[in-house]
Amino acid sequence: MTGAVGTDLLDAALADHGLCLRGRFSPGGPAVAMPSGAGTASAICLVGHAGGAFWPVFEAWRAAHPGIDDPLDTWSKSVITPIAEAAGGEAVFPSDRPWQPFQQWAMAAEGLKPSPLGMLIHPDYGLWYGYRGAILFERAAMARMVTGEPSAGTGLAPHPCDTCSDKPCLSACPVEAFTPAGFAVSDCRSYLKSEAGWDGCMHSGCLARNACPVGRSYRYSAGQIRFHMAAFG
Ligand code: B12
Ligand code: SF4
Ligand code: SF4
Repeated sequence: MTGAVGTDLLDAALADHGLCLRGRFSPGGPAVAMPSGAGTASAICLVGHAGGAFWPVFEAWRAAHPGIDDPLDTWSKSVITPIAEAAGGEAVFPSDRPWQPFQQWAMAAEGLKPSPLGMLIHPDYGLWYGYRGAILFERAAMARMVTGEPSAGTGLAPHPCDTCSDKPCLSACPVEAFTPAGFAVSDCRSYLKSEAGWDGCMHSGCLARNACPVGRSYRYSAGQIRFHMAAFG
């Protein structure tokens, strides 16, 4: 089996659920333990979504599984875990503690860089994407299968913020939560609880994220935006 076939199979299985293989790499720095404790990862494949491709699939699942506390995490696990196991890997998830360094992994796998908002920005999808899990491969043969070719674009993608002279994302937040010292999460959350925050960001999405001109065609639907904002606020 060649590298292309291995990753194509994973990608095809994920595509049935509106997800995709976002990128892959072989960890070169500190060893990453396999979730089972059996050795360390030789290859890491990031699973995520661009825009709202998974949203209709998830909405249908949610309608059939009412009353679940963390529905998106639960759905992600129900989809990605069996795909990982069938491929001979083990899945990990961004919301599980101890937190795995998903953004560092994304920088290694996709060549992305952080925007001034803290989120990484993609040259095509802008700020409208996310990670739903990662598949770790321990065995060297399997690792070769999924890393036979480097991720498309790794290290080559131009960073959109470098050529964005106005940086409208930095002036859109009503409480100026994005500071040189980092994201003032308590200021943001207090505002979201106010009437103005409820009518504004909670309803229409983070105004800073909305202000970015990159990847607007991937902007989430109103329902998806409200779901993510409710989970955050
Ligand atoms: C804790 C957490 C938060 C916390 C604190 C973030 C922070 N200061 O580190 C809070 C609650 C504030 C938060 C908010 C959001 N988060 Co968050 N968060 C996480 C989580 C679960 C753990 C981060 C961590 O410490 N990891 C462990 C360290 C070791 O890993 P790391 O890669 O080195 O971590 C990097 C981040 O901490 C980052 N960072 C530093 N400051 C900030 C600030 C912000 C706003 C973000 C997003 C990241 C960030 O720098 C680190 C070094 O690269 C990750 C998932 C994960 N497992 O990483 C998601 C994650 C970073 N969040 C994510 C997102 C999308 C958001 C929100 C936009 C959620 C939403 N509503 O859609 C908001 C931002 C709100 C806004 N208005 O902009 C995405 C980012 C994807 C991307 N494009 O980069 C992640 C990867 C989850 C995912 N499923 O994809 N988040
Ligand atoms: S508005 Fe400009 S600086 Fe801000 S995230 Fe988008 S491209 Fe980057
Ligand atoms: S959600 Fe609203 S208050 Fe929070 S950072 Fe975004 S624009 Fe600012």
